[in-house]
Amino acid sequence: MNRRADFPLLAANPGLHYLDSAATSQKPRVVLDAMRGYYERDNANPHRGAYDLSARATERYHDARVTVARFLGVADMDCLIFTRGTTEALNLVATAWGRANVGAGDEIVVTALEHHANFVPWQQLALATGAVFHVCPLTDDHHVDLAALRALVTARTKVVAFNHVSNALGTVNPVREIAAIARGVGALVVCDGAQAAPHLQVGFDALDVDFYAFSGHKMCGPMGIGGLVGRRPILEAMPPYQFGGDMIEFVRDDHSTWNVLPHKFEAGTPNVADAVGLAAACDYLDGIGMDAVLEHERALVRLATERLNGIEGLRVYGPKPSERSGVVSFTMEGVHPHDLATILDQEGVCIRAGHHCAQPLMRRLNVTSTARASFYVYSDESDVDALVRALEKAKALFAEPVG
Ligand code: 7TS
Repeated sequence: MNRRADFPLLAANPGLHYLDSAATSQKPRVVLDAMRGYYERDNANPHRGAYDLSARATERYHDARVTVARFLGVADMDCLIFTRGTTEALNLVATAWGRANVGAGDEIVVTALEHHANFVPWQQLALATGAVFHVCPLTDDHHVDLAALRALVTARTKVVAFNHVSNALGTVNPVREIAAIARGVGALVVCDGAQAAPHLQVGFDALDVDFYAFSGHKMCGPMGIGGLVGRRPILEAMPPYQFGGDMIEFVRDDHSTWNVLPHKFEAGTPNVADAVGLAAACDYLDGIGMDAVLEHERALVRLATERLNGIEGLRVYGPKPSERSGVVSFTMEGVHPHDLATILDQEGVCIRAGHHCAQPLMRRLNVTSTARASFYVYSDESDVDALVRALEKAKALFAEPVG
């Protein structure tokens, strides 16, 4: 698979090895064209104007929802709420559902693999309500410890929140098994799909989770759009998150009533152009096929892991390549990950260094940070070669005697 030519930024920079797709993906031309086309032909504020242009904007927004819902395997498309991304989607659930359903003495369970976006909102909900906050430990090979999870959930557990794929290690979690454990005690099942939707077939309806959050910018779409998929009865029973235009039915002086789904959770002017761009991204990924995307990434992760393991003093974290998506996290003995990233940058290799917004995980790995290379549809073996070459160079540089 060589998709590099589809991405203007990469096509214009042949020497660039972009290995930070877990942070954000590059955008294919079809997505940029779709957004530009929307602004050039169909732009107006949807749901409001009684004129043809506004009707067209409304239609484009609706069609985008149809496409994204189909891509994620959501039959009831009104249960796909567009948000700014995963962070907003998870805050929506933790705030709107959480404040209405969680009280003192209830319990919330997250895992040690979480991005802060699926950790802090639940921690803060617990602090605000007096609920008890639990962090499920990991096994030695960096999977969620299912036996520990079974022991942790009780009749008081109101929420179990976990990611589908870890951003820091690439671990692919057994969503259905975790969901079954949570269901066993009647807890709400919240899954953070930020690192899954870009890389594998999600199939929301078959996942047996109550909520699923994702970000468009990690899956070839624009920044500023993503979503929350939820089960209809839960969304209907849940109070709104934000108040304002579009989300109301009637506004009396002393009270208001709410619009139907999905509008109840989409207050204000919607982000039509980005929704159109996200839909184009879904079509683009569909054209490749998500099975092919995952297979391609796994092959690169396998290759990168093998080659990195061959560098002395380099330690790779996370499960084996067959159990993860396109992320390789590592440290090099004697070199701070930030220094590593700076040296690699000089070789045209973009990697991430830091705690990856997963400080609870870093603590459990006994590191403050790692370096992370992440792959996507436009990555190929030449990126792995460049990574290894640059790492060898960094190692040699730091091995030189000082003074
Ligand atoms: N959840 C996971 C698993 C993520 O990887 C991220 C972003 C988020 C939530 C938040 O997504 P946002 O689009 O709302 O910001 N992850 C990363 C990363 O790994 N490096 O930069 C951002």
